[in-house]
Amino acid sequence: MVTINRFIINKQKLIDKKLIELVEELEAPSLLKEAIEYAIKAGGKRLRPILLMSTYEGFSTELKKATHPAVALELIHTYSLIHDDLPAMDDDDLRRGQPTLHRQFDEATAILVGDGLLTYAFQLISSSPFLEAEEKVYVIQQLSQASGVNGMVGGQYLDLKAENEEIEEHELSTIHIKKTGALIQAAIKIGAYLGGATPPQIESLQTFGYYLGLTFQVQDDLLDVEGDSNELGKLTGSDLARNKSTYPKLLGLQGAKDQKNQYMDKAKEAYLSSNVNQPRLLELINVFGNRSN
Ligand code: GRG
Repeated sequence: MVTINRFIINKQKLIDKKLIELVEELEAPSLLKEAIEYAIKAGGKRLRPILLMSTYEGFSTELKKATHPAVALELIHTYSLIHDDLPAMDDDDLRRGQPTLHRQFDEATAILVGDGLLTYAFQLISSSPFLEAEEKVYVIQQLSQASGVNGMVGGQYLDLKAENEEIEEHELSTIHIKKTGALIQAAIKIGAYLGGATPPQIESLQTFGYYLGLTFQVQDDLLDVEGDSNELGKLTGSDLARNKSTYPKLLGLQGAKDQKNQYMDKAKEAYLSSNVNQPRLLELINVFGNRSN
């Protein structure tokens, strides 16, 4: 069996190839198309599609079914980052190591690229030749719920409103479960459902996704602090500078690390109770919890 790093690289290559192929099929005005390709070709870890495919492979070897849902998920994630970077939201200059889309092109283009990627995700699923009608409905339902006001959009709203506010840990975790966790959970549920998991298995894997999403977010906060902290270990990350609540700010550095370890343990427990034989999911807990970017 290849190492988890090699497994991830192989999946990234597969996803990138399919993403680029499907985006190149789009008929769009040339500058809009150029901006879409700029966003898609900038890289990114592709963790959500990897998670969807890995979960799917715990149940089935017929990978075709998982391809369009995996690409759709990455399109939605990419849209969310483009909109998150806009001046009205986080006002960021850099994303994935290059100028944000609105800096490279302009704000209107960035809004439209985001809108275009989001709608293309649903076009891809609804017209996928590899999915049955019932499967399409399930995938569309999961993706729309996870990315809409019940999920990512709602979480983003709460996050923006919480800026400069004192919030409690349970409020912070609600923000992150919606903003970041919902898409991660959707990746796992869609992979499990399409692979043929039973309803109790989907339920356990949903819990797995819940704790994996929180693990991902605490690590994101820790990376933000550790990337920017001075030699005294002072909390100086960019989210902190913008006066956003983060786990290290609420719990201290060690407290946040302890919290992350608890979430990782709970994710592992949920995986074990699902009775799925896909050890890659266990390895992905470590990848999510210990990633360095
Ligand atoms: C604009 C509706 C709307 C939502 C934005 C996801 C999000 C909601 C904002 C991103 C802000 C942020 C940096 C959140 C921290 C967690 C996160 C989603 C990090 C980026 O995801 P990665 O690390 O990115 O998977 P790559 O570039 O590897 O795809």
